[in-house]
Parts: sequence; C-alpha cells; structure tokens
Amino acid sequence: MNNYIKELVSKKTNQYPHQKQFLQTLEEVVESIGSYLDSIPNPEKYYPVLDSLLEPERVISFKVRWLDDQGQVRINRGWRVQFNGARGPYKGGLRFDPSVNEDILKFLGFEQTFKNALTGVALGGGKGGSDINPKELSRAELERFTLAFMIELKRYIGDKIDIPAGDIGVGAEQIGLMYGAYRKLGGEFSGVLTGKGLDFGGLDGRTQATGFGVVYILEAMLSHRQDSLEGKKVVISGSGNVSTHAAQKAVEKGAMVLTLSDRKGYIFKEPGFTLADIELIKAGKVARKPLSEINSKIEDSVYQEGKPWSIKADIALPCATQNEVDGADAKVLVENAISYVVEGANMPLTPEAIELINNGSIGYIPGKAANAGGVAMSGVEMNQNSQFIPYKFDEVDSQLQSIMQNIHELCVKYGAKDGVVDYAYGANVAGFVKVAESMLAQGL
Ligand code: NDP
Ligand code: 2IT
Repeated sequence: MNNYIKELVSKKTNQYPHQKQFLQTLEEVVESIGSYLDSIPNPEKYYPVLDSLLEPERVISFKVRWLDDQGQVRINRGWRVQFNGARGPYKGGLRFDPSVNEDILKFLGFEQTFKNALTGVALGGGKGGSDINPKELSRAELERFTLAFMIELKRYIGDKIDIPAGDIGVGAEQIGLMYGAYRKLGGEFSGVLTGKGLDFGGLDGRTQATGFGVVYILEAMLSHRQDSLEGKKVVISGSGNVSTHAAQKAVEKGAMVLTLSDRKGYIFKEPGFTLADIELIKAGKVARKPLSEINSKIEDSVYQEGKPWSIKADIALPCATQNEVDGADAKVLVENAISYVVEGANMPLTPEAIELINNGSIGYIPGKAANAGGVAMSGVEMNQNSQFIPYKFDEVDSQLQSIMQNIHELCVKYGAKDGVVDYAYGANVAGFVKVAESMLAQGL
C-alpha cells in the first residue's frame, strides 16, 4: 500500500483512537482500495475522494428523555450518522441495544455506504439508534420512549433526505410505533421509514429480504463453483430477523439447518430444523423468550450455552452481530473443514477470523454484499410509497433475486484473480468505484 493511503489510515487512527470498530472496518476496506489504486493508472484523482469518504458527513447525537412506568425520568442517548449522501438520500437502519455508541454507528454507516452502492439503488449510507434495551420495556414504556426518540430524530429525516429502517432490537413493532410517533408529530404520510406494517405502506417481502438475500447470493456462489445447496449442512447464529429468514430459505432450498443461537446459547438439531420449528423460534423470539425456553417446544433438539461454531457443517452463516466469529472460532471452523462462510450480520468476523477464512479455498462473502438484500428492498418500499400502489410478494422476491445475482457478478468482476474470487476485495472495490465516481462528478 502506498504512503498516501497509509497516512490516511494513521490520520483516522489518531483522530479516533477509541473507535475500534470504526477503525476495524476502515482498515479492512482501505486495504482493498489501496491495492486497487496501486493497480490502475493515475490513481491520484481518487486520493482526495478517499480522504473525504472516510469521514461521515454528519454525526448527530441527542438526548432521549422519557418516563418509565414508575414515573421516573430516564435518559438515553440517540444518534443518526449521515455517512455519505453522494449516491442518494441517507439510508440505513436504527439499532436499539445497550452497546450502541458513536463508534458502532460510524462502522455501520461506513459499511452501509458501500453496501447501498452495491445494490445499484440510488441510496446514500447512514445508521442510527439508541443505547436503550427494548426488551426491558413494557409496551407503554416502548411507546413513550419511541415518541421521545422521534421528537429528536424527526428534524433530521425525510423521504428524500434520510430514511431509517430496522436493525438489532428494531423490528416491526418498533418501526410501527416510530411511524405513529412521526405522524403524531405532524410528519406527512410518506416513505420516511421502511420495514413498516403491510397495512400502512410496508412492502410484502421486506421482512424476509435480508435473510432470503443471504441465501440467494450463497446459491450464486455455489453455482459459480459448480456446487449446490441441496443436502448441505448449515450452521447459523442469531435467531432474529436475518437468521430466521436465512434459515427458512435454506431449508426451502433443501439444506439442513443445524443451529440457531441467541446471546446465551444455541439450539442444535440433527438432521436439521423443519420449517415449523423455524416458525416456532420466530414466534418465541418475538415474544422475547430465550432459546433455552423455546427449545422445549422443538422435538429432538438440544440446547447448549455458547456459540454454535463447533458444530460440524459445510456452510456457516453468522447472522447475529459484529465480531461474533473470532480467531479461535474461525480456527474451529477451518479444522472442521467448513466450505463456505457468508455474512448475514454486519462485520461478524474479526480481522483474525477473516485472515483464516478468506484463504482462497473457502467461499467467503462479506456482509456488505451478502446482507444487502434488505436495504435493496427498502428502496423498493420507498418506490411503492411514492406510487401508493402495493407490490406483490412474487415481484419483490424476483427483484431481490436479480439484485443479489448482480451483486455476485460485481464481486466476481472486481474480485476474480487467477481463477479465485476474493469477494471481500471485489465488494470493497466495486462499492468504492460507484461512490467515488459520484463524489468526483459532484465536485469535492
Ligand atoms: P434482531 O434483533 O432481529 O436479531 C439479532 C439476533 O442476534 C438475536 O438473536 C440476538 O440475540 C443476537 N445477538 C444480538 N447481539 C448479540 C451479541 N452481542 N452476541 C450474541 N448474539 C447477539 O436483528 P437482525 O436480525 O435485524 O440483525 C442481525 C444482524 O444483521 C446485525 O448485524 C444487523 O446489523 C445485520 N443486518 C440486518 C438487516 C435487517 O434488515 N434487519 C439488514 C442487513 C444487516 P437475542 O435474541 O438474545 O437478543
Ligand atoms: O444493515 C442494514 O442494511 C440494515 N439494517 C437495513 C437498512 C435498511 O435501510 O433497510
């Protein structure tokens, strides 16, 4: 990597020494871009673009003050990071989790900028959220918290400005309440949030899109390697929106899904969950139950504490959270001869894990490519909202399949070398080229 690029990384490291996760994704992406720029004539024109791209356009932070059921004032923090708007309005989810901070939202906003570019939909990148634990709130508390959160967020969003959606801890219930709060505060009925209920502007297929998309791009990689999903053993982490829909689609396609997990442990079932098991897990999680409890409803399954990565399988789909697969977990996956790792979550592999997994023989697709189906279908929901006519599930699902196919092709176009596809390099470079050209055309 040349000196200019190295200096950019050390500038960011000095500016944000405590933002470990932002620096982690930045270093991973910049390494790819650095070697790409070394391989093209006149790379200098991109240097100032890259410098600018590493800094979010805006980091908005606010206080969320609300009353709990005991009448006590509670104070939480809220944020919206508007990372890059060169390709369209800022777009990305909201995360409600006690771990949320500026570092996490900057890493997610940066990843989102590249991901949204890969979808081909005209969207910039953003992310937001709060350090609240939504699982601890009663319904009345959730309503009061959401209204307080929206009082602050409303002034920064708009259907052509910034369009939030869900992420960890923000599902259909939270989006519904947020949309209600937005309207109570005088907001117009527009596509200002995506992931809405089907009766008030939501898209039939958005809920499933991220998880289904993970399996569609996995299939594209398998067929590129003259392989198929039929009969493959799959280990999946998480038991939320992305995990359960990835599990559902994998089972529908003839694979055997052996695990789903939560923060405490995982359910293991050999020879794999049925679709009915997956529905039970989905419903149990919506009712905020732990997997240790849900397990009693599933026949012939075992519940174990810890992570699921020691279960021997052909395919691993980490779909829970960042850095959930560390170097030791990756070593176990490699020793167990895993053939494919596809990221449903954002940045679920640590740098040590990527080093071991992205070795040329294991098929590895990073989150910004593999989980892009959700935001792509959010773009379709925005379209639907501007037309006031609902789209049909089958049309939505076939758009999702074609977008995932296109993303696969982009990764191959930029990432193929000597017969091996480096999907991480391909996704980083393809995303960069799209964002950088937009920034250059609009003037730095
Ligand atoms: P959900 O809140 O629906 O589910 C999250 C799941 O991950 C839960 O099972 C949760 O466990 C588990 N989990 C969360 N944090 C941890 C942790 N620290 N350690 C272990 N397990 C954890 O979120 P989503 O399914 O929406 O999101 C999952 C991942 O996918 C995130 O990385 C998100 O950024 C990414 N993503 C989501 C998209 C979407 O459309 N929703 C789109 C693209 C990416 P528990 O049940 O115990 O809470
Ligand atoms: O990480 C993500 O892509 C999301 N949480 C979904 C974003 C969206 O706007 O649909």
